[in-house]
This record gives sequence, C-alpha cells and structure tokens, in this order.
Amino acid sequence: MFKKLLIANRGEIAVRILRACRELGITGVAVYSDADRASLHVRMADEAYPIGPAPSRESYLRIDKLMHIARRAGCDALHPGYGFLAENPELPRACAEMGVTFVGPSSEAMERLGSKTAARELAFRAGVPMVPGVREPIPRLETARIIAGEIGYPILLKAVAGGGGKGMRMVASANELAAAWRDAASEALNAFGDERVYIEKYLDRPRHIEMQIFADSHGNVVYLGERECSVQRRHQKVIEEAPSPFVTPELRRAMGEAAVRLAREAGYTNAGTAEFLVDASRNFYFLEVNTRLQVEHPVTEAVTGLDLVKLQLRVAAGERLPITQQDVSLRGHAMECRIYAEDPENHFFPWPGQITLWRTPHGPGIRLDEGVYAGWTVPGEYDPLLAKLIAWGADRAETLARLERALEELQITGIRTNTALFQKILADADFQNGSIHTRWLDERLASLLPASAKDSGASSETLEIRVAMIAAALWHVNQANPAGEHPPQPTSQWRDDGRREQISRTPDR
Ligand code: MV4
Repeated sequence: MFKKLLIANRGEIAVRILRACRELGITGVAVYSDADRASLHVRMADEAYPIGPAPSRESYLRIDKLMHIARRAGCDALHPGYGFLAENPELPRACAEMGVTFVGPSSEAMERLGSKTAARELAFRAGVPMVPGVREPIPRLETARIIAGEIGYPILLKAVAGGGGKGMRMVASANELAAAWRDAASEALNAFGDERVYIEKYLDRPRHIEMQIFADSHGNVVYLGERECSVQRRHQKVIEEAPSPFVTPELRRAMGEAAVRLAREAGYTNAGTAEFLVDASRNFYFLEVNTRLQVEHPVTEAVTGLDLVKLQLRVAAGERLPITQQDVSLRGHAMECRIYAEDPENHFFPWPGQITLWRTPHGPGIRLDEGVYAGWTVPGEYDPLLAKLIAWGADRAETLARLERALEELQITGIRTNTALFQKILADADFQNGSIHTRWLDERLASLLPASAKDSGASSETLEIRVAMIAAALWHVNQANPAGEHPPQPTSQWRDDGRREQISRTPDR
C-alpha cells in the first residue's frame, strides 16, 4: 500500500479521501489555496502545503505546482477527487513521468473516453446500445443538414469534447439548424477549446441512470449497481439514489454487463461511471463515461457495503479486486441531498459567508460527508457544495422518512442554503412515487418555489437576475482551464500566520 497520498482537491471530497487514508495507515497530504487556509480538509490532513492564490486556475488546476509538492512531500500516489483536474489526462501523464501513482485510469483510457464520438465508437465496438446518431464529428453545416434529415428531427447537436450540457443544442426542425449549429460550435469552442459537434436523435424526458463500475489491473471488472440521477437543475444533480426505483433486475443486469464490456474495450482501470439515458419503455442508451470517483458515490457505498475510496486505493496499488460479480449484492435503499450555500428563492445565487451555526443530523441510517465547520467562512471562489446528506433505509419509504427527519435536525445559520428545497422535493407526489425524468425539477421548480422567485421576466426582477448572471459569469471565469504560467508561490510568513490565526479564532472544538 502507498505510504503518502497527495490529495489534489479541497472540501468534502478531500475530507472523504483523508478518511480512507487514515483507515489504511496512509499519510494524507492536503493542498490549499489562499482561500482555504482554515478549511476542514487542511485541519484533518497529516500535512498541508499552500498551492497558490484563491482562483482555481492559479492553484488547484496547476499540475506543475501539484507535482512540485508531491516531490517535496515525498508522496508515492495522488488522488484527484472529482472536478478540477480529475478528468484531465495531463495529470496521470505528469504523475507517470514522476513515478507517482495516479489513483484513477490511465491517461490513454481517459483520452479514449474523453471524446464523446470516440466513446460512442468504443460503445459500438462493445455492442453497447446508444442513442441513434453518428460516431464521428460533423465537418460542416451541409453535412449536418443531410444527417439530421436522415435521423429525423428533433435532433441534438452535442460537443465532441462535451459533458454537462455545454455546447448542446436541441433542434426541432430543419429551419432552426443553422443558428443552433453556430451556437453549439461557439459554445463548445468557448468551453473546451474544441468547436467540433456531432448529432444524436433527441430523446424527450429520459431518465438519467448511471452504472458504477470498478476495474483492477488484472483484467477483473465488476458493476456495482446503478444510481438514479434524474433530479437535476440545469445539468446539476440535486438528489441521487440507489437503486433506481425504475430499474428492474433484468435492466440492471443488462446495463451493468454493457458497462463492463465498455470498460474492457477501453482498457479501463479503477472506478468509473457509465451514464445512460433510459426511456419510458426501459430502453437504455449509452451517453458517456465519467472517468473519476463521483460526488454521489456514497449512495452506492450504502447499498453495496463497499468503501469505494479504499477500493480505489487498493486497485491503484496493484491489488486485485477483493470481490467478483457474484459477491456484489444490493441491500436496502440510499438517497443523497447535495447541500449547497445558495439561495433557491433568489435564482440559486451562491451564498458564501461565515457559518455561525452548523448543527448536524445523526442517528440510524444517516451519513453526512461535510467539508465545513461552524465558524468557517465559505469562500466565494469555488463550487459552494457544503456537505452531502445521505440516508439509508431498508426500503425507499424508510430512506425517505430518515432523510426528512435528518433535514429537520440539520440547522445552519449565517449563510443561506438549499435545505428547504429538499423538504419540498421529498414531499412531492411525483418524487415519492418515483415518476421523475431529467426535466422534472426544472419544470417543477415554478410550483415548488414562492412566486417571487420565479423567472417570470417581470421588470422588478431584472436587476437581481443581472446580478446573478454576473456572479455566475465570474464564477465560470474562475473555473476556466489553466491558463497563464506563473511561478510557484513560495510559502510566506504572513500566510502561515493568517492560517494559524483563523484556526485559533474558530469557536468550535
Ligand atoms: C441527451 C438528452 C436527450 N437526448 N441526449 C445532458 C448532459 C449531457 N451529459 C447529456 N444530456 C442529455 N443528452 C439525447 N440524445 C437529454 C440530456 C439531458 C440530460 C441528461 C442527463 C441529465 C439531465 C439532463 C437534462 C437535460 C437534458
């Protein structure tokens, strides 16, 4: 097993990985930006190193700085978490060059799956069903017109480098194609530096169901069941559950075996997720592979009894998977709420600031993966995920009751959060009987939120909307790809003092 692991991330996922390190006797090494000096992951780490200014492109997205710290601290492995550099093949490449083990797939497997058209080609070769469409980028508008006509409208233009709905445009008829083509290409160029797009048939109101897979470096691949992730807001997952209330044992097996074939075809190792769309007749269609540990991994942990982060570390260290497919069994039901510092009643405006009270739920079937503590100030520079509240129960009804009970126990003051929205979603009849699809929440929000929060286009709300848009734009600018080459920042006395000061000022513990 590894001796020392560098965690190239922050917040709750860095804390989650540190916990696995502690259990395995691995020294956990944190990195932190100027905005994260007093963050929980820094307090919980065995060692912590500064990585630069608050904007992530100058800190958490800097491969050169990470490699410098890995060398200086003597780390033999690196875990990327999710987000930031987790799916950037340059990181496993840089690790390989330095003799540091990357906890994840090879850069080659990542590249094979990073391009959506290459992934579709792999899926085709592996006999995995996918949405009707093409397997290569469309060179020009005239070609798009011919292919769209053959597939039949409505179609979707999707970015080859895509994911998360960026560079995606639905086209209802031929006369909308030219404008959508331009929009999709320019959005793709902007987001990924790659303007290429391809075409898929558009599915109306599908479910988003994903399959967890795990592969070791000895040719063993297993699937660990699905997660239902249809409750999303603008491509951001809000609630996830396992198993999906819609999936039958037959469908689970078919999707699981398809995901395993795909992993084998890609030469995949470590944890991965195959995303599928599922239509009302339970046909499933491959969408893409996420080559990382996912935010929602705890619901799979809850129903399988496995520790996915420890499994990741064992497999990365060259160990064989300790389980075969026959050993995988699902028990009970789990559901996760993503607790964000944001205001659902104000266009989901991010709400950084000091947490004055953080009173956490406990008791039967409750797990809280948190990245915060009372007295800490949520920085405005990052995704404002505070914690994930996960409930487990013998069945879906018990899980729902426990989650509702835990949401009542959870008390947060000082900042606004989305917890009240969860109470409304959990009380919704559609949600309770599992009749949900990928557009359900966006359509339902109008009735779940107070009238004042609806995007009605009323002139009284224009200023708020504009402020929210500017804030969102600033956030996105800060998320942009690593750009300028700045020399690594040396540790400074004032920064260390500041960190110590903020830690000693915090009221808890
Ligand atoms: C689709 C689709 C309908 N038809 N593809 C959105 C993000 C990207 N990963 C794929 N997405 C979709 N692809 C076809 N051919 C609908 C979506 C989609 C969606 C997918 C998963 C979760 C939420 C979604 C919300 C809107 C649209």
